[in-house]
Order: sequence, then C-alpha cells, then structure tokens
Amino acid sequence: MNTPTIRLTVAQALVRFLAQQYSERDGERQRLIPGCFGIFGHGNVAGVGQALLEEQRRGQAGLPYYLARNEQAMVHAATGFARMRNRRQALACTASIGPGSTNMVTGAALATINRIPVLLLPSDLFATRVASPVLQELEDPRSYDVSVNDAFRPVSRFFDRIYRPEQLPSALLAAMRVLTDPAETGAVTLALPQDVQAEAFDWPEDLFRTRVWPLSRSVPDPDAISRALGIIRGARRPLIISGGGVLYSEAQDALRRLAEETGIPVADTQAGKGALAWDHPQAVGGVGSTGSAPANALAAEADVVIGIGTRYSDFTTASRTAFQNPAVRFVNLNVTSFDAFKEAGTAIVADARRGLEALIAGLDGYHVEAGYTARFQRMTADWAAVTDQAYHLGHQPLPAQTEVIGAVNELIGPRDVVVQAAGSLPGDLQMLWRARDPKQYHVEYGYSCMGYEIAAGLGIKMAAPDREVVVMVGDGSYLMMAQEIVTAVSEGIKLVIVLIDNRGFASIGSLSETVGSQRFGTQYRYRDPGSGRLDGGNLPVDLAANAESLGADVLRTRTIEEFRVALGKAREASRTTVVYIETDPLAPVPSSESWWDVPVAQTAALDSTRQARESYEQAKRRQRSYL
Ligand SMILES: Cc1ncc(C[n+]2csc(CCOP(=O)(O)OP(=O)(O)O)c2C)c(N)n1
Ligand SMILES: [Mg+2]
Repeated sequence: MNTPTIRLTVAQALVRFLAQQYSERDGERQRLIPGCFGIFGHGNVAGVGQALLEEQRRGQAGLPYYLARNEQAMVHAATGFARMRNRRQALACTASIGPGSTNMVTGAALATINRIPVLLLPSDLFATRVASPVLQELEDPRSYDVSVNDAFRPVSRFFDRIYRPEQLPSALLAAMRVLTDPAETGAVTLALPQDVQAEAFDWPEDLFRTRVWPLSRSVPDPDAISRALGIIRGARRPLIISGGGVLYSEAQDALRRLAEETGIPVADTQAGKGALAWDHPQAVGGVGSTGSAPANALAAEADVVIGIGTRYSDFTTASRTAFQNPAVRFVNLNVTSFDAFKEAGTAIVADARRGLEALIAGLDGYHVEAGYTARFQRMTADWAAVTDQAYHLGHQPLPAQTEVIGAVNELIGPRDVVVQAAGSLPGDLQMLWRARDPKQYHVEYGYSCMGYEIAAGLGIKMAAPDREVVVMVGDGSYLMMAQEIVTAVSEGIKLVIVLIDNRGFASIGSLSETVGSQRFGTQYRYRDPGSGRLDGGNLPVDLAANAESLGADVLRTRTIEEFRVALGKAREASRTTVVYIETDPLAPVPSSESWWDVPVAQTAALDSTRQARESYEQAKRRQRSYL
C-alpha cells in the first residue's frame, strides 16, 4: 500500500509540522510552538523564510513570524515567553548562517541553564559543499564536518544537523520530546544546511497530523517518600527552599498547604520567588548570598533543608556556607535526578506538585515547635522594617536604587511582572522584593546575562498580554542590548522600562572593592590623562535620548517623587514607555549576612588586595562540603 505523501521543501515541512504540535497538562491544551522569531539572511531567507511566508496564509493557525533586531535577544525573548508560560509553550527562532546563528549561542546557554524550552533553527553550510568555502564558513583543515554551529552542542539539550530530508521527521520528534520533558528541557537546536532547507521531498502525510505532547507529572517512588518523611519527621529546625521548579510545576498551592500544615518556614531562590506571597506567615524571604537576614539565619541552623525544584546554585548555598548545622541533612524534591541528589540529599525524583502532595499526606500530624515559629516570625517582622527603611531611604542628592525598587514594588499591581537579570538589581531584588503573585518576579539568575531584560520583557508580554510588564534595567545592561525596544514598538507590544543610570557597574564596582581591586575599570568615565585610567569626568551619554530615538516614549525623572508619578503614567500608557532615573551607585544596601566565593589574588603588590585576601581566607573557612 502506498502511504499518501505531500511534496514540500524541508523548511516548509518543518514549519507545517511545528504548527501542528500541542502540549497538554492538567487537561489544558495549547499550541506548543505558537510562533517563530527570526532574522533573515542568505542562510534562511529562501528556506525557512519562504516557508514562513507561505504559512502566513493560515494566519494564527500557522506559524506567526516576529522580526527581532538581534539574534541573541530573540532567544531571550523566547525564553522569557516560555518561562512566563510555565514551559507549556515555546517559540522557535530562525537565524541566518554564521554570525546570525552564533549570536544565538549565548541565548541557548541561558535557556538551558535555566531549564527553559526554546527551539533554535540556526542555518548551516551547504550539505553538498559544492562551492566551499561559502560566505561565513569556518574552515577547519582537519575536517569538513565542522561548522560554527557545533558551538551549540554543549549548550543544547538536543542537537541535530539535518543533512538529508529523510532525517527531518525523527529529529523533529526528538526535538518535541525534549522540549516537553520537564526533566530534560532547555535549548533544542536543529541546524539546517541552507541547500537542504530548500530541497523538496515527498513527506508522509502522517508527519503533519496534530500531535499532543503530555507535560507529564512524574509521581514519586513511595520508598523515596518514606525515606524523606523519616528525616523530616525528626526535624526540629527544618527549612524549605523553594526554587523555580515549584513555579514551573504550578505547585504553589501545594507548597502553601505543606507550609501551613507543618509550620515549616519557606525561603526562596531567584527562580522560585513568589511561590508564597511575601507576607505569608511562613515566608522568610530569599536565601543565600543575596538573600534576607532571616532566611540566612534559619539556613545557618537548619537541621533539615527541604529543597524543592532548586538546583542549589552558589548564590542559593552562599557558596556552601549557608548551612552551618554540623548535622544538617538535605531532602530534595526535583523532577531531575541530577538536581535531586545534590548536597548528598535524600532524593525524591518527581514533579513538584505530586511530590508535595505525597509529603503533605505523609506529614499529617507533624508540626514545628511554637518557639521556632515565634522566632522566625519575629525575625521576618524585623526584616520588614529593614525593607521599609531601604524603600524610603531619602538618600541625597541622587536617590538610592533600593528606593526605586520600593517605588516600583509599592506602585505596580499584584499581577504586574518585574523583569531583571544582571548587575546590582538581582541581588537587591532577591533581598527586598515583596512578591504578591507567583509570576510577578522574573529575574534570570541562572546565566545572569546582561541584555536579557528588555528582550525577555518582550517575550513575557507576548505570553501574558493582560499583565503590565515592568523591565528594570541598569545602564550597563541597557547599553548591551536595548534594540528590542524597536521590536516592541513595531509589534505594538507595550513595555514599561525603568532605566536606572548609575554611570557604570555598581555591582562589579562593589565586588571589585571587596576583592581589593578598587573599582578599577567599572565606571563609565573619560580616560583621565593624569591617572591613565577611566576615572575622568562623566561622559556626554544620554540614554533617555537613546531610548527616545528607538521609538519609545520617555519620562525623565530626577527625584523619587518624580519617578513615582512617571511610573504611574507609564503604567497607564498604551505605548512602550521608558522611565529614566539616575541613582547613586554608592548608596547603602542592607546586609544579607551572607557570602559569595570570588577568589582573591593570593599574592599582590597592592595593600587593598592583600587585606581582601585575608578576609577571603577567613570567610573561606566556613565553606563546607555536604557529603
Ligand atoms: C553579558 C554579560 N557580560 C558581563 C557580565 C558581568 N557583569 C555582571 S553585572 C555587570 C555590570 C552591570 O551593569 P549595570 O547593568 O549598569 O548594573 P549595575 O551593576 O550598575 O547595577 C557586569 C559587567 C554579565 N553578567 N553579563
Ligand atoms: Mg549601572
């Protein structure tokens, strides 16, 4: 029997296939790949570009195309989108051969590190090699089988190169499997040689049938649950650490129930903030290097740490100094065994919601002692006062960044989303932000990539058009990647962008001082002919004018009062609006009572470095291995 076939190019088949994929969880079905970002060049304009054009005839039922301004940024936008949709949906990204494609490598690393699905379609060299070397080809004298796209291999959870049309169907099925597997997801890369993209083939019709990919909820092994229960039931000072996995699994209600029924306090990581509202009686705030003092005090004495959906980054563990109880044990609930076994933990490999439900059932009757509750609630009340003070510092002449954070926190709505990734803001936010909704806090701190902010804001707003998206961005990050403002303007996607100008790197400046390097090279200044360093006068740079030139409306503010008024206007506006403010990079910030391991020069001519090395060695003594 002849199977019916359809004659299409590889690119047309790819696009038609993607438009037929759905994902499903808890009875909710949606398009898995509802659109494609791209920038065309000779590597994809005749292949994937032509296929996307044909697809436009089918409107939203096809694969809508969004033109980005930078390939790295479009991957960030896709990542912001998928994270906002709790990994139920992902976007594709098509790029031209060579630089267009390698521009996506940083975005791929970010997505994979944060465990967020994105589908990357870099273009590649002619499979036939008829006229090599072609424009933008890397020639490797040892092998003709190497291209710049091999750089995607270590940063992708699945990588394939389609040399022949026959290879496409199995590659596509594998790509969808990885995108929708909560334990494996990340960047998925299909490299597409430019001649193969345009090649026609007779595809079995079945390739294009509608497919529904279940986002499965893996159930915990009952033995793993009883081992975990044995440990938790014996705990007198337990602490839950809530990571991004809680939110991706939409397990916040289960987490709240566990916290309420057992009284165990809940600290959060950068990716997990918001699972419990900040003022919930069991919420103790961010844990780790940039955490809150109460969470870090509780971490220091905890006898059992229950990590849920966390990968225990150095910021969470304060470089393995956070947990000082000599008898501390870890119980880890994670969808990946890789993470569940970290810190020599007792592992529950399962979906966060399913695992939490099993723990709730098994911990019936267990409750922490009243004295413990009273103590951590006193500490969080004290911390609330510290936060209030930081929000209303009245710092002069320029305001402090913590006051800007305070104004944003107090003025935006509970469903508004705040977006950030790098600089001093992630730390200040992790410490001070009061999250009121599980999706309100979107800080990318797996890769902490400068430039993520505005690009991701675009994707987040596409994923949640009914929410206001407030991007907070430092001048350094802004200068790296502001061009997606143009995309936001052209697509009519409204963002509020809070641009905080402190003339350089407040974060690395302060770190530089800690390591004895005297803020060297961290300020945006003229080179001073006397010192020979970049510590001359201020530069004549006007970032507000820059934003205006990209098509945004801009509100320039000088005081926190002006800022508050402008932010209100920006929220009400229908167009992308930038609220610009200058802040003092040296303004004080509350202490997290924590540490981060950044090695200091072991030998140095500078006194500042030698002193820093002494402090470093002292702090390093608190570092532990949890075995
Ligand atoms: C792409 C990238 N390059 C370099 C770094 C290292 N880095 C971290 S924060 C920072 C400075 C950020 O400056 P800005 O956005 O102005 O924020 P501020 O520190 O002033 O708050 C740098 C260079 C990074 N995280 N990402
Ligand atoms: Mg700055």
